[in-house]
Amino acid sequence: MAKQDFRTAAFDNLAIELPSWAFGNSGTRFKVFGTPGTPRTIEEKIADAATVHRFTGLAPVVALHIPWDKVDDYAELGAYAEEQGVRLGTVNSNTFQDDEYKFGSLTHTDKSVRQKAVDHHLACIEIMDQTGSRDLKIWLADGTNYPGQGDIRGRQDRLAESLATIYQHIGENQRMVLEYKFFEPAMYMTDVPDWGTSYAQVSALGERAKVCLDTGHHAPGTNIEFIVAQLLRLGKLGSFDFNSRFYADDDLIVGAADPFQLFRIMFEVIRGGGLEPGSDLALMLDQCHNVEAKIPGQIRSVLNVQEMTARALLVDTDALTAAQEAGDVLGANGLIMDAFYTDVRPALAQWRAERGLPEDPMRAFADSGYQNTINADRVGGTQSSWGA
Ligand code: PSV
Ligand code: MN
Repeated sequence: MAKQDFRTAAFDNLAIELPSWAFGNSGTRFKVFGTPGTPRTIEEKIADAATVHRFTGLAPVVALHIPWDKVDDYAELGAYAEEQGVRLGTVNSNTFQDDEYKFGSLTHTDKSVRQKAVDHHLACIEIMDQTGSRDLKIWLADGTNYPGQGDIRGRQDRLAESLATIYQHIGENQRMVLEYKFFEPAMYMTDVPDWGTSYAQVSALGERAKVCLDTGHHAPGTNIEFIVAQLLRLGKLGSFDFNSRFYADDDLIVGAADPFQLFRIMFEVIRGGGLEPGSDLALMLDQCHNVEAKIPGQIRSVLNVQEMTARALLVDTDALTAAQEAGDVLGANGLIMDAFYTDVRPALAQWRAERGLPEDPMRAFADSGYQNTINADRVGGTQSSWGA
């Protein structure tokens, strides 16, 4: 039997950070499709993110990507976000789109290129000072395509040195999170391919440096919830980039490809205290909506995280521990499956109604006319996309 109720402080604490870039156009290397109503500016992206929050009550924070979301006055941008009902969050750096970075950024053999990449991160920290953002997120495209192309160990040493320089500038109330990815754009080896490498690098820096786990950045079959459990146990899981994958770094809607995996991940997050008051674990989305509508895509995503969190909270953990200790394999597994198979949607609709939120956020958004309004208003200019 599953527990009857998921309503705990942990559940009410759930807050998901939205990536500004989810609202811009994106695609594959074959085609980027434009869509009516796509934001032209960061302000319009924030307005869309705030809409997701208004309909769900789950998404109070928007992450920026620099230089895509560069503005002259970040304090003003922060004030604009607050007027919209959200705040600015993680600042994501970008050292993957300049020609100089062809052979690496923080790992490059040329000191002047490394310095350029370090300086970019220092500029991101200055932005964080103005926006009040806590986290600097680093994902590197650094790596090599062919055996022998680079000195694997030398690249790790240069990475450690560059990260240490950046970390010195991370403020008392700020953190650095280092994301790993096992392939792409580099194909033979990436410089931060796995949680072990990220953990080793951030552990050398200090307490305010942690690992970012992007759910799409693992080989097929990887037991991601094990990594979650281990990093939480070590106090080093800083943040998630949630999305779904079938084959590669697909950046699909979280919970779409494998809701059971998301359930298992959220179970370990809860088990590891990741939703307790005072936890500093950031739950972020890192998605691109290439063919589906973007705002409802984000609404669906945060609802998926909420739904799997609710189901994970239904696991009768006392009974589970007893079954585990008694060696009752099928009993223990049954407790997990009972919770996973429980339909929490009616209870979630009620939870929303009690908070003055629409019981069905997807329908409420569709009925709101917001999409028609932005389609009509956002004419002219350049739609945001990769690189803008
Ligand atoms: C590239 O894989 C990537 O999706 C990383 O996951 C980053 O978090 C994101 O781009 C934004 O830079
Ligand atoms: Mn990511």
